[in-house]
Amino acid sequence: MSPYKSGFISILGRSNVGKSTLFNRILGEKIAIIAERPQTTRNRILGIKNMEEGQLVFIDTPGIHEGRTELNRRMVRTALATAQDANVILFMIDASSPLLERDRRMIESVKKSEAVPFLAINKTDLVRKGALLPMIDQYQRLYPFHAIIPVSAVAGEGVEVLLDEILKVLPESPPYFPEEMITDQPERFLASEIIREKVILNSYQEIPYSSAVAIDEFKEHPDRNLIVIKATIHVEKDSQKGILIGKGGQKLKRIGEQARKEMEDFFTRRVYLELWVNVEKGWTQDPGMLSRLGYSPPSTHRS
Ligand SMILES: Nc1nc2c(ncn2[C@@H]2O[C@H](COP(=O)(O)OP(=O)(O)OP(=O)(O)O)[C@@H](O)[C@H]2O)c(=O)[nH]1
Ligand SMILES: [Mg+2]
Repeated sequence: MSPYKSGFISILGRSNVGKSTLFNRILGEKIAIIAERPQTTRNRILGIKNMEEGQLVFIDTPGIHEGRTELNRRMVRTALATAQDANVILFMIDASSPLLERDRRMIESVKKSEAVPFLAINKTDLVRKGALLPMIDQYQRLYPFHAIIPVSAVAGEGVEVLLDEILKVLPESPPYFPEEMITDQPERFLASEIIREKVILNSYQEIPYSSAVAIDEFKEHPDRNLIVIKATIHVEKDSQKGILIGKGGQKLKRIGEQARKEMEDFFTRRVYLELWVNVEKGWTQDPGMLSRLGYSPPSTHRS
């Protein structure tokens, strides 16, 4: 029998390439939220994949992008910092819109990491087969990846090959986490993210980028098979608050209903959800407010 292996795999790539979709697909459970729009993931999210031969600990990260707010900068720093402690960096690109120069800059910024570099070319379902070979060739010349693997996170194609190849380069090690654990994110965080996903899904223009969700109360009532959740959606402007609440509160109600349904599935309990909208002017630029909302800068790591 081959020895048991485990290690950390950081998924890095530009916004919207499908990192969270692949992460959820690997875990077989929706832990990270997903949206058609860029800059959806804002934190580092850990997910544990147990296989017979080892344990793969994946880190989903915010997309590398060029936004100018303090929130944008913290997101990018959070993502890049995960490379420091990873055994493998799984770089990811979107086959339907490869951007060689920007990807080169991203790879440059974590060059000091000793992790084994992989490249996943995602969304292969959107391109002709013939387009893949030249792309693989281009990226092979860009950087000496250990392996380049075409995948489709939505269709699940190439994912098994990817896991097998990653497992091969992980060090011999006992598992880092108990087998029944799938993530280390607290339930409060998962609940706030489900609400934020529904906000993104039901809003336009700058609102997704201006919204943050704080859980004010998360109370379990096991005797009644119920969780009571009270949350505040922070936005930056009065006008955004009006839009989010909608005529007669219709939009906020829809967001609440969608979030509650998904939480009930996820937590397998009944959920009572109460939502508030609050205007917190300029929170995306305010270091104190950002930290209170859970967007702390990564702590300084080993050099
Ligand atoms: N066609 C196709 N679409 C995909 C695939 N993977 C992801 N998507 C779509 O791409 C969009 C972005 O997916 P996410 O998983 O949120 O992307 P991300 O890289 O995590 O984005 P950020 O968190 O913003 O950095 C969503 O609309 C997904 O449904 C794929 O393999 N094929
Ligand atoms: Mg994401």
